[in-house]
Amino acid sequence: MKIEAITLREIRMPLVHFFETSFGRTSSRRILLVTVYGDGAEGWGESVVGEDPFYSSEWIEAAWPTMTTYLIPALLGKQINSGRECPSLFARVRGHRMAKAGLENAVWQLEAIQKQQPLWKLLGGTRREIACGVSIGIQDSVEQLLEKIERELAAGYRRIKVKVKPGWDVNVLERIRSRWADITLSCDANSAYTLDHLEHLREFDQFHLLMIEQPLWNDDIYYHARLQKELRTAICLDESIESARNAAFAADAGACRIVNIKVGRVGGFSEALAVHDVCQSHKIPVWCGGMLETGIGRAQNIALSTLANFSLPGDVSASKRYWKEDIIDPEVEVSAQGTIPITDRPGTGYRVKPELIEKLTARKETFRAH
Ligand code: OSB
Ligand code: MG
Repeated sequence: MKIEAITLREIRMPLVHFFETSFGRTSSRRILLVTVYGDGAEGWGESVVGEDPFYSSEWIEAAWPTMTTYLIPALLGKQINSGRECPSLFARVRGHRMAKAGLENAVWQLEAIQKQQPLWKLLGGTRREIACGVSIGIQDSVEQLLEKIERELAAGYRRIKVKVKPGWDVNVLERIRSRWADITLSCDANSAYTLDHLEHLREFDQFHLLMIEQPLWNDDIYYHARLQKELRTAICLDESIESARNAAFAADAGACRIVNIKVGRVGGFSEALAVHDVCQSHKIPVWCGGMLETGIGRAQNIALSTLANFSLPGDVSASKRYWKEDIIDPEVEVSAQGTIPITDRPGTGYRVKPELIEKLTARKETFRAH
């Protein structure tokens, strides 16, 4: 297929509830969407860059010119057969993985639509339903957090993850465990601790958590390996894993027992599949992380989660937890059993809503091949 045109756009969407992590609070999202046109069809992608360079060094104002100056010219007008060809086209640009993923994933979706195949099959998935968990941010009070957990458990979610940071951790986990002794519970620190907190982090062991996600520095593997030797609780790496090579290093070093795969963080589906395979060969289970995506990114996360080694519930949950109205039809819904069924419809199986997207658009640029 020839890549005939590419549209880049920013849409703005308020969250139904703020989301707070150890690095800050988000109330409204600026979302970067990509549309790739070829052979009479279109594929959509979402770059998970944030509003600020806080989760990673990438952010929307850096992604935009990186895409328009380098990545889009590398793709536009090319005759390609698959999203798998994108990484080599983009290889000259260092980093900017979330920007690359927005484009690559749109190409995968385009390919799936053209082949009239479900994206999950194209990716090599096998699961016919995926298990869902929720990630619950830091709240204004522990009571509010407990209320939220109660609501998500009643909705059927199979794993509760709470955000932690110094001052909002052991005290909070204690309250949760005294109310729900047996739920599958994990926590995510987003790099809020250092090895100076070792004795404090040992206290987490008493809560039999499924995992503690990214306790130490965002770019670290070595010290996580030192920490993992000291803790009974499994460490899960998120920020530190940007490639399959990072995953292999982490596995060899014993830096984690679980890996969170975010397709944007690693640069697109091709690398996400490679991370999945590396982890599988090291017997490290993975799960699909989330970045407060709209339905476009969310539907792609669902497709990825059908791969065999995604054996733990992910942070892939219902549209209505984030948005008053999502930009896809149908919206992502989660069953009372905490699962999302996988359809045989082509592409992601969810249709974008072009009129709504147009209404939400704050800026847009289209590039055409000559
Ligand atoms: O660390 O997993 C994270 C959201 C934004 C940035 C980082 C993270 C998160 C989440 C939310 O935990 C997951 C979701 O519900 O999309
Ligand atoms: Mg995380």
